[in-house]
Amino acid sequence: ELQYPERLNCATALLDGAVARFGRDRRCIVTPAATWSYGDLLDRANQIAHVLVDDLGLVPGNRVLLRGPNTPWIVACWLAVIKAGGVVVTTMPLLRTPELTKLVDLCRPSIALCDHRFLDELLPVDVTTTAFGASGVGDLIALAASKSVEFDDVDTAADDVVMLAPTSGTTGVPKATMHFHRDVLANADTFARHIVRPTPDDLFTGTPPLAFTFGLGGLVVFPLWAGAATLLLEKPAPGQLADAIERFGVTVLFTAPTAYRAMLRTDRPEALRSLRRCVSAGEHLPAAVWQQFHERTGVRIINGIGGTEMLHIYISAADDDIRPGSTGRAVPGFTAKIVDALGEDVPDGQPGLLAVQGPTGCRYLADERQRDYVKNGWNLTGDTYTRDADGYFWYHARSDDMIVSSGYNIAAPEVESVLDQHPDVVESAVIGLPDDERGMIVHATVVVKPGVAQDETTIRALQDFVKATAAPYKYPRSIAFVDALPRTESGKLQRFKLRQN
Ligand code: 3SK
Repeated sequence: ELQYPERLNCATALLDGAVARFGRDRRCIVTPAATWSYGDLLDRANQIAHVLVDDLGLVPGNRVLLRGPNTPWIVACWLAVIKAGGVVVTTMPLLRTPELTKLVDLCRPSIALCDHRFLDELLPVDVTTTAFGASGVGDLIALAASKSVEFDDVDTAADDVVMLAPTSGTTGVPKATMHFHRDVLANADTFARHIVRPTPDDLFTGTPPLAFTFGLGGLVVFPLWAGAATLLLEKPAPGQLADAIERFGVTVLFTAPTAYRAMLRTDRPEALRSLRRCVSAGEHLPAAVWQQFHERTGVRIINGIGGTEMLHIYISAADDDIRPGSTGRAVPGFTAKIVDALGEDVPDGQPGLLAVQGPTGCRYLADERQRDYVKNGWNLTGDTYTRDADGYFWYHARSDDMIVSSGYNIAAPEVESVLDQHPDVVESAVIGLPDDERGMIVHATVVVKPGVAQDETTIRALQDFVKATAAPYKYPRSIAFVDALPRTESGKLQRFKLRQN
């Protein structure tokens, strides 16, 4: 059982704690353009905390929305909000105005801090926004430069809420999961301590945005916890990831199976020579990809399943414990089992619903779906798995309508509702289709209005429309036209019939 003091601020523990243990001069954040030491990060987080309190009127408990790609400044903002006793609302940088509006309605932040290059979609949303990174007056970074580098971190309780992590859910109606200060450390004290086992000499990198808790843990929390360094890349294309690994000598990588597949295509496996720990999550990692990556690089990928609801990974395995194709065993500190639809235990070897318990359990913000997700103290993850006699978990499928494509969770009903807004569309139905590259792709079956051509031009127009209305990764890569969607007599859509076509 993990024990934390009753009074705990996780930013103090992670950042001030690392400075106390490893000194100010240790390398902390690296980008292709700059290097920040632990002292630099501490000073800047403290200065931003002053701006939040003195200039933006933050009081402990206020929620602060963060928007921007993976940069040192967004890390400094994340830590500053927490030091000032605020609650961070992390948002994916690709979200558009309608999605941000829904999140603001749900999470009610009193302040937003936004990378100046990502302002356009946020400005129409009803939240007081301060930009950072622009050179103009009012820029957060310019304001922070005039502040003291000393800040008295707010004395929070270990079980005060520290972050709201949005998740798109299965219906397209966003949910947010609430996490405590102690949860942030609990992921480090379980998954990082027992499975990743980083050292202060490690250099982490990866592709997930920090708004995805997979990225937040792997690229911020775990490196700080270990006194290691993190290389932040804003949006690395597959080839650039391998180049960056080689150029900077990255040792720990957090990314999704899609990126491991892409790296297999590199004709320079020696570029990956420095890697010693590679973590894969966000979607299923097939045994074949694991084997090929091992043959190519000698590295045994650490597969894992986590969730925004649980904050990070709760089933995984490393080194000699790995069984390729399996997700692994419950991470020490977590318990996992397979249940049926009534919550009864399912015997080993038979498929059922994955249920998990641990120090970071799910608490949705004001959402009645909590009832469905947490039953008798067990979190039901929405995945179908089998457990074998040795306690290894083997993935079968998502149990809901969520499409996991290249590590992104995409709710089918949300893509349908966007397509249905197009003037040429009568109705649509969206499913995930298996795909070697991305795990799954979004496939839409569409009924168009009479006279609309059922051709490539319409397909491209519909794809562009989704990209312009929602986060671009949600667009259907494949579209088929039908005269009518398959429905039951009572009008219910028969998704399984779409899968058979
Ligand atoms: O999808 C996952 O497996 C995952 C892993 C870590 C943190 C968050 C998520 C959703």
